[in-house]
Amino acid sequence: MKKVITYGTFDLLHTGHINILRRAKEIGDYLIVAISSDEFNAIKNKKAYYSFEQRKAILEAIRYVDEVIPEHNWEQKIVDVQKHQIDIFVMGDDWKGKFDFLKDYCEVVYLPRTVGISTTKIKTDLNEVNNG
Ligand code: C2G
Repeated sequence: MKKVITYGTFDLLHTGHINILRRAKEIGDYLIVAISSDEFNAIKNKKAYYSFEQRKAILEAIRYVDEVIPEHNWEQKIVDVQKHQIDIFVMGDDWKGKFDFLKDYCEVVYLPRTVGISTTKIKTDLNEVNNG
């Protein structure tokens, strides 16, 4: 069984998230998603609309996702790859090169981001709609 892992906040779920989850699952048999905790989001200077528990419940409902674990810090990836016996690490290519150190432990794949959608764009567009 080929195991895949990917990491992210996955707030205000959108087709960009779904596209990467679908493609990540397609290159393996089992997909683990490590979702950033609320505390780690603060470290990433991100304020998610949905709490970790809400984002976890949403991700667990997606057909491509087999397991959701928490992401608490930048340093846990090597341990996660070893502990979960991961074969492939996947991230969007906005992160290209940033996690190449994992090549010592598993395959590293950066997939093209979905153009034109992001959680930030959703928030901006909604603000414009509501505030005119
Ligand atoms: N993504 C994408 N296309 C978009 C938006 C996001 O492919 N239009 C991908 C990102 O490249 C990432 C994943 O969806 O691989 C999750 O994106 P975010 O929730 O924004 O995660 P991020 O803040 O990049 O956190 O340790 C890694 C970090 O936790 C990544």
